[in-house]
Amino acid sequence: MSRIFKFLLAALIAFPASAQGPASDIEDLPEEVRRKIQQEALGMATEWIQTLKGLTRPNQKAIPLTDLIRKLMPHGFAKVGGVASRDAENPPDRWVIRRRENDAKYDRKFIKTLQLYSTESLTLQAFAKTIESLLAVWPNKLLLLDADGDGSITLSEYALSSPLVQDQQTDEDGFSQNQRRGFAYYDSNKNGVIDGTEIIRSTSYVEKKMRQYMAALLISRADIDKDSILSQSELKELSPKTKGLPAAIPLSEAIYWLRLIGSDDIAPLRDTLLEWKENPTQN
Ligand SMILES: [Ca+2]
Ligand SMILES: [Ca+2]
Repeated sequence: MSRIFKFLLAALIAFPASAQGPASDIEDLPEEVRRKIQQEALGMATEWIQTLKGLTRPNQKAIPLTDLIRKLMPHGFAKVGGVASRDAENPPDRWVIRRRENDAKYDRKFIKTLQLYSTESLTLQAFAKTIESLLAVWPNKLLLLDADGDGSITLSEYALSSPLVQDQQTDEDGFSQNQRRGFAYYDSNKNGVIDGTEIIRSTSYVEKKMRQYMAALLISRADIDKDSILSQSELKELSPKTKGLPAAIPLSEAIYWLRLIGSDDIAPLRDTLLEWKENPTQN
């Protein structure tokens, strides 16, 4: 491995997260929210363990965190700026760059949290706790809006999250359309408060992220001719249902492509990679 790669790996795991545990814990969340998060996290952690099993060498009991990072980083994981060979032909706009930065930030957050809960090797428990912590981020932010501390969030409490700007149009109750829309997204039973498991609303973002990581971990299996490039025919073999496949993707940027795959396609893609083992032609 190159020196720069070793440096990046060291930088990624050099600073241990705070000893008190991640700020976004599930401990302060209402019981039913906590239970739902634990259940979802366990499901995703189980997928992780199944994925890792495919990578474990015969006499190896479990995979250490550094091995996981070593397998993810060569595919664009946690990488910011100066990437994507296709950028030269088709320069990305600032939103694409911003999105990549945010993705890389999330990659680092995932690893730091995993590091916090890992012992020498990665376990179901380590993944479950990590995912719980990631799933708790939004509910904890939402609960900060609960000004009167009754455990549910009214529209007036919620509105503080997106303050009105000067001359903004409001309805007769003084709320903007934006505030109403944001509130309605969470208040799915339309009883006028965000409460109970509405505080979680969706776990699909974290789920998709986890499956992208799992697919990135196995993606080199799709490079059938081992030229470090995923050709269109290799991509098609891997994900026949995906529309608008690019002409080719360097293996070093595979995660950028995986991030564009829809939620419905990413799990089957990961499963295909798992089935393929090291060499798909051996099937
Ligand atoms: Ca409600
Ligand atoms: Ca290839």
